[in-house]
Amino acid sequence: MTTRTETATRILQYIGDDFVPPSSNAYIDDVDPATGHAYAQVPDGDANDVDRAVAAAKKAFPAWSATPAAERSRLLMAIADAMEQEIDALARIESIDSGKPIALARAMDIPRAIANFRFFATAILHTKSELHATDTEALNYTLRRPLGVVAGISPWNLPLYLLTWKIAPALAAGNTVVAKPSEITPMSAFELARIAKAVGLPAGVLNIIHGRGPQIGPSLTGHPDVKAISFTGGTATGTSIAAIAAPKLKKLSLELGGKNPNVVFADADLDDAVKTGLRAAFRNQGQICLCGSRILVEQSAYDEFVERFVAGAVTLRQGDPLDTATEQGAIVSKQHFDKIMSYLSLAKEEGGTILCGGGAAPKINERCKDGWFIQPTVIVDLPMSCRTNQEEIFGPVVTIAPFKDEDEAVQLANDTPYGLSATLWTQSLNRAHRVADRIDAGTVWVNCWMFRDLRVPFGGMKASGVGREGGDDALHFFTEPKNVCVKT
Ligand code: TXE
Repeated sequence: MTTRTETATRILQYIGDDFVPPSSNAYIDDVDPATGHAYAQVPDGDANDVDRAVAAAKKAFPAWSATPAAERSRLLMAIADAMEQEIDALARIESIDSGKPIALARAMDIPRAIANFRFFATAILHTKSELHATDTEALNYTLRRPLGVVAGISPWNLPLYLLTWKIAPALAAGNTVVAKPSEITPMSAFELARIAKAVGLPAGVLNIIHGRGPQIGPSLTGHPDVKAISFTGGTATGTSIAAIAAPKLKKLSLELGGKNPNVVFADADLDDAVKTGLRAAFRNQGQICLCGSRILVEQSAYDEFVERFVAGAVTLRQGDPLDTATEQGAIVSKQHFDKIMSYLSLAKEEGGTILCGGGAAPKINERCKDGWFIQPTVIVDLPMSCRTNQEEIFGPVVTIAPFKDEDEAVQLANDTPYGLSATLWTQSLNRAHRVADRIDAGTVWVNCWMFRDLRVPFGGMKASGVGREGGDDALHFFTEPKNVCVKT
């Protein structure tokens, strides 16, 4: 099957209601990581494109913010329905663009992107505001007003899933949006722009611009008419955005990296802990901020767990991302492939023992002979203090270490700069609650991984970010509360 973007050589900026070339008239290559070859071109956007997009969004704001919630909801639902119609094509685009297995894009990325629109399209119809009667003196209530033009900047690992997680609540709440997807995986965002136009989203309500982050990003995050920035990406980039936005008093939500512990107590259901632990470690080639990349196992279960985990890791089906049976696809870019490979060398220098994987995968097939594939890798014998255990590798690389008791498990789990998520495996109800409370993480899963109820606040502690998204938190982020106090 051939999709629109596979045949397109160039995608364009979506500004106002138009698809336009970048002001620079320059383009960068979009490379299929499974083949290592460019298959399309992406606008090399700059500050002029940002200015045009922000101006279009600013112009659209008065009418969009005054549009009844029911109508905003209808349009967001129409986008979701149109995406559903194109679900197979979108999954294929996402797979080619990012190297992820097409089955994963079809089962997770695109359905979740659709769900994001549906969730916020309905949530906005059910918001409520409390009234506080202050004795018999006054009535206090809170109005929530949209902010204006807001920016959404998203990464390459879950391209459409994370972009829509920002766009949907922002639009539902009545803001207009300038969105910038990752230049490494821009194609599904381009398709989203096409869909938004086709369903009749008014001009300027959603603008999607492309370009290299360091070149186009600061002009967007520093733009005086951008009132809020929702960013998902690396911690270093998040920090640089905060440095630009904070002095301008912009609202900021930063969803950054993770180095998430997966803590297995000896009383755990080991079948489940191994099976789910493999998914948590290697899904999307380990390129999910929620991946459980540090496995901690109680001493008495350590040998058995390691043996079973490695046996599972070597059977993961690594293959062409477009093969529906593939479980492990390509690494997103050459640059990221090199970064992960350098961590494999570092792990050896730091004294780690590689139990499986440890390097580039053997040739996948003729189509993928120049692609970037790394074998699922399991490393033991490393102290928690070493860089391999402290830094986010963001690849199919997991370490396993033993612990002796609950206190040590908590201490090791918390011993990184990050605090995004954690998983606990135990049959003890008391311990589950006790340890969940002691772990520094925005989300703790007990006997499961990556279940997401879109109503709960999502985000990280420590270097994993600031702010929470999801449900009411997202709608609150994209609105400004105004208290009204009426004397009675
Ligand atoms: O992401 P960047 P990179 C982690 C992971 C990875 C590291 C770096 O460890 O190895 O971050 O990845 C845009 N102003 N995560 O460099 O740069 C960029 O164009 C404004 C974790 O590829 O953070 C893209 O749209 N925007 C993460 C987005 O930021 C800028 C997912 C993210 O890219 C910008 C991805 C700037 N100065 C990587 N510079 C997660 N939390 O899930 C870049 N961008």
